[in-house]
Amino acid sequence: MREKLLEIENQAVVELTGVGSEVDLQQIKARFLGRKGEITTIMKGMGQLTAEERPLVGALANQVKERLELLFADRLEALRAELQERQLKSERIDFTLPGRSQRSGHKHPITLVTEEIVAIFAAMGFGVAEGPEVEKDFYNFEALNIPKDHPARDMQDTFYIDDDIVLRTHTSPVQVRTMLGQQPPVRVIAPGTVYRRDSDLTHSPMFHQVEGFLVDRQVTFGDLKGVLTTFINEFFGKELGVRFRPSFFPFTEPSAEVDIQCVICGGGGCRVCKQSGWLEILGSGMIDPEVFKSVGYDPEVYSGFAFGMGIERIAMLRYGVNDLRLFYENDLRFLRQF
Ligand code: 2NM
Repeated sequence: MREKLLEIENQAVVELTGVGSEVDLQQIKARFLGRKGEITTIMKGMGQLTAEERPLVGALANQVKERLELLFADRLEALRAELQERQLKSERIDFTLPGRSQRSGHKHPITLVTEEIVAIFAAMGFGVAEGPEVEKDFYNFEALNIPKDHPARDMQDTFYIDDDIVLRTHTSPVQVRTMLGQQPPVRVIAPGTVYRRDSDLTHSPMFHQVEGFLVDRQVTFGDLKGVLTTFINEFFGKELGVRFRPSFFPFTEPSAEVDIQCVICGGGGCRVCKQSGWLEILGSGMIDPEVFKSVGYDPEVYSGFAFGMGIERIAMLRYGVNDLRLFYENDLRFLRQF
């Protein structure tokens, strides 16, 4: 039995040395030290030994068992260390590799132009106001002297939510809300998104506007001309020809459309200005006394001017873009150019 025990020990040592995984190790351990393992079997058979032999063999069996248990524990530790070493090697990150650079995003051209326009008026003392895009009929139409039967209210032009609620067709309702909230003097511009039932090569059902107004005592058409000419010179960066052409809006009287000398051809005539040499870029006028009455301003005391412009058109002129749809398609090859 002694020889048998030592043989078992040797055998176990050989197998342990060659083992490569924790699972195999546990299997070998069960085979030698488990409840039905070889050592246990021998210990169970000790009953057949003589009384002198039994304690000696028993002691040896315990020694072998203890030695093997230590060996198994050592080997297990070594296997785990090897595994971790392999893992650390395969998962190692090479900090010396060059980084993958990420292109940074930027503002949309419509946002850039809006911010530029806002900054120019802010420098002339205008505050910035915003308002809801879903608007009450009163703010979008009624208070602006656009009566119920006016063509601008036609179903063709306006997105109706219901009888009384529309998608704003201009940012003028922001001016109305501003006037209802404070007495003159006041000068405010209102940039924002507006909606009209119009969709073709040069019209989008959603587009952007900046409108503005100024009200005080003794404001004249000369003030309107001065402020808008200053804006145009600042925005286009040179002294362009500017002309004020009589027009009509329900909310201003008198009204004028503002043209600039064509920035493409310099006034000689081209396709963009339809050979006229002029480009229309602004609508404007002296605020109609009817509007003042709607918002509780006394038209005998106050006067003011207002103006509005479409951002897309100005952005097209500024950047030389010939197709409105490019602003909405989110084609990065287009957007990255700004
Ligand atoms: C335009 C043209 C002319 C305008 C008028 C007002 C208000 F509310 F003060 F009466 N806001 N904006 C106005 C005037 C807008 O856009 C082409």
